[in-house]
Amino acid sequence: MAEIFTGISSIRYEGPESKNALAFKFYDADRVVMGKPMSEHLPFAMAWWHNLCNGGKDMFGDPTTDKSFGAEANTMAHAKAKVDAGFEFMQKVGIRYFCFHDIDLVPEADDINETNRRLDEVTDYMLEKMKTTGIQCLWGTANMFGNPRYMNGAGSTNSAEVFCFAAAQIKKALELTVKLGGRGYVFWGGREGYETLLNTDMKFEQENIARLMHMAVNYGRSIGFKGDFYIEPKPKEPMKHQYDYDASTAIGFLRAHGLDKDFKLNIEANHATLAGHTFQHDLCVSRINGMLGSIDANQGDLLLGWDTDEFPFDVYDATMCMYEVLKAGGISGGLNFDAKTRRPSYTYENMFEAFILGMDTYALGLLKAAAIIEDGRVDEFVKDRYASYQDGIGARIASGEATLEECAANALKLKAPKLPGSGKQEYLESIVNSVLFG
Ligand code: XUL
Ligand code: CO
Repeated sequence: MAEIFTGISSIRYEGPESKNALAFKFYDADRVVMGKPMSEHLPFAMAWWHNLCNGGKDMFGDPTTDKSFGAEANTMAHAKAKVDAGFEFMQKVGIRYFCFHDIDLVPEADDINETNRRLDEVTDYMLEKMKTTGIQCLWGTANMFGNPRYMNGAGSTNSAEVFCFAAAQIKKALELTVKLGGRGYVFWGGREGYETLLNTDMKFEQENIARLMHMAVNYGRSIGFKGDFYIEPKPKEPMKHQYDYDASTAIGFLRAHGLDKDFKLNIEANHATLAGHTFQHDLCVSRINGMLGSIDANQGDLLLGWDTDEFPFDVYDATMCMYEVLKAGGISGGLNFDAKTRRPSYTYENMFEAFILGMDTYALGLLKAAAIIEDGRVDEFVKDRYASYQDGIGARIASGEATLEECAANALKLKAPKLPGSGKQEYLESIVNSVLFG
């Protein structure tokens, strides 16, 4: 098998002073941070769809990057060439995981039986490569948004026939995830929402999504899938409104339908910002509910109102992300670069530069988050801020013993409360700046 990314060798750590575009400046896989090597804190994954399938086509123009990898488009030869390219790429960049949708792997046939046969063939080929390289599957999923049959949703569709096709795709994608030893299985409900409530039975649609998820859990467990199922929240795009709006909404949905033992969340940075939150907000909501499973590590452009899926560059955001991850005691999933190079970055070398940027940004985020925690001033301030709940009436409130009458009597005795203490936001922000740049 011929080398695809010729002229590019394995990417190595050279340190912050390096001017070599094809070297890591901050990601040093073996460097130990808070007792664990960076590579364990940061289980990076490659998204099959962006890195191997997306050539930069957008609504206004054709692809700018040739992702044929020497094969004819829409053939099994091309599917296998993508496997060759993907494994060579992951090995060279030092990534140990990948994520996939079913139809990222093979061209979809008119007959789903033929699509399934193609999927069996390509995953046999992938398994061989996984054995020789040690590269693993982070998660799998079924694309239930691209095919026109999903125009009204998959679990939420008005058509029972289409619902069955969604079930068939999930069944197969779960089998493939188990075959490839995937850690997780993702539901991203791109079309699970509505364009207008005038034609939508929202209650029935949401119940049907839950029914489909229960079916998936039952089947997955019956074939030995031990990993986590994930919901990946997103508020909109492609639909006007998507049911998995944000972390809070998805957690409420999972609890309401008895799915919270089998599901966690896959939080994507650009989806959180589309929901009007910071990335850290949705990570924090997931963490405090014990639901932080995996992360789609990318970033959006706050000047634009859509999902730009950029490689992460914002060190503040990556720092606050890794702060949440460290507070959660790590994640059982990974950090999937659900990101694509910008359309004018069309060379193979640019693909490597993009991953170097993303991995270095998260390495910095990890180092800086660890430094904020080790510095201790932020944590100490937060702890002190709630000190009034440590004894007296505060302790009784926090333990759930206090009654409304007791609290009210306390207020009447005090006549007027003291001010609750300064929030000192500017002081805390300046601590973060000193840790980042000091
Ligand atoms: C779309 C998105 C998806 C999911 C998997 O915005 O993030 O690629 O990650 O379906
Ligand atoms: Co995503």
